[in-house]
Amino acid sequence: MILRLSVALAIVTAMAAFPQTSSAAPEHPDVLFIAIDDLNDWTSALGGHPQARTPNLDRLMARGVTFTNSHCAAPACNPSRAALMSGLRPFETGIYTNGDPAESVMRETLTLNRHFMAEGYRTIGGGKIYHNLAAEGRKDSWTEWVGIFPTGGKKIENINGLNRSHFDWGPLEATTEDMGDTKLTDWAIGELNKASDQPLFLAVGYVKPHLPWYVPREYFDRFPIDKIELPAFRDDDIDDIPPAGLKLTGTDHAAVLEGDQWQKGVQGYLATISYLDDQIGRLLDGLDKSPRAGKTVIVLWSDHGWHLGEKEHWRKFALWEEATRTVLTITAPGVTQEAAMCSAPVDFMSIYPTVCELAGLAVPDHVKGASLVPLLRNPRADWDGVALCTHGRQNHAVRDARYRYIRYANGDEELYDHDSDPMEYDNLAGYTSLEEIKTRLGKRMPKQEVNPVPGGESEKKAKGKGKSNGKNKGKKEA
Ligand SMILES: [Ca+2]
Ligand SMILES: [Ca+2]
Repeated sequence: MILRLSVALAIVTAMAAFPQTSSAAPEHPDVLFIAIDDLNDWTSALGGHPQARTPNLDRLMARGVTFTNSHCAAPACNPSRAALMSGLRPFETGIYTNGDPAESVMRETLTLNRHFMAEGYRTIGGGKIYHNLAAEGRKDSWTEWVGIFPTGGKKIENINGLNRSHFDWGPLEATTEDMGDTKLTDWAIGELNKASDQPLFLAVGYVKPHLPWYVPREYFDRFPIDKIELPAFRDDDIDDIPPAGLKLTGTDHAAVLEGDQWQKGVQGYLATISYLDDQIGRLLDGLDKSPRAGKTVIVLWSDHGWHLGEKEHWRKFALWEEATRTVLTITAPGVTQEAAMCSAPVDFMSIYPTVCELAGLAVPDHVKGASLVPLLRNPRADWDGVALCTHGRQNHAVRDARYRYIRYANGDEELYDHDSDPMEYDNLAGYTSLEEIKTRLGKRMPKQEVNPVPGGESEKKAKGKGKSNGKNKGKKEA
């Protein structure tokens, strides 16, 4: 009797020591897939701005592994999202810029959501996952697609007086409840609480902190204008940038200075990030109160970074650190440790295979990115990957643990050493002693690049009659 009791006790003790092994890592766990639009490294964890406060993202990061040297595959909404969701890089699809229609390629490709659906997942999506994809709600792609939740309240425009379309910021005469991303969060929480026989793939695509930075006044009040610090900046920074790089900087910065809007722009971005962060918190609370608490894989990413005046540049559309670096955090019960930081250089072509592996699905043949699961299990595991980012055909940046090497289509180059120069002030590309580094990183750039998709901005530009590539004049953007 005593023996039996001790055996039973031993079993109970073993179960208590490993309470989640079987329930926490089911064969096909539910997946909460969170996309953010235009969030750079201005989060508490990545430290891109000293005043950025993202306590709810911190809460999420405390549950799993956060990648601190993670980068988009392309620094613009459309090519970044098309690459991430299809598993194919811009130079494999011809989707290089926002003006290159993704429709035909996505229709023919086993995208991430389509793959999950084909393998028996209930794929539910809302908000912004792809970029202006008219056929996003296709029945063979999503079990259910609800689209964008519009923001209500009084319509406003040109608060900052710069007259540059949605390159604008200021308090919105509306409540938090009026905001589209608040409604998106409510909807997502509802979906997390719906029972189903099938595993769930829930894609929640936040549209903030994308421009315009209109959020209710309470968020602006969190960042008093007289306390706002400008991003780190050096006056002569652009002097050593070659012509192909300078071409990317556009006219925004001059307009911001002319309109005395730099501090206010920074305030608007911080306020909008703070609003977004609150919604992440509500979504996490909703998950924790749902039957899916503690056993759901959570993947959160943003489509690219953002400049706020560094290198006299605003927005994305460039190959520097501010434009390519962004947040990636993954929680996988039974796989990830808590509150782990991984500094290995990774890019978002790894998201597709990683989510497949965590969900117990095969990785389709066309998906060539390396799975991050070894790094999720051990953030210090050996890793020979680099982050590759493409901005228009034949323009690339390669980031490893230490360096960023940029090479443009015309042969112009930049090289930065992050060990001594995290803001990329000093372009070292001309140093013959560093040739070997450029050669090594250059080998990671593609040898072949497909032509742009027909009928798009990149094709027109290649034929010499289009607008300048990805460059913004304050008129059109997404
Ligand atoms: Ca974006
Ligand atoms: Ca410089």
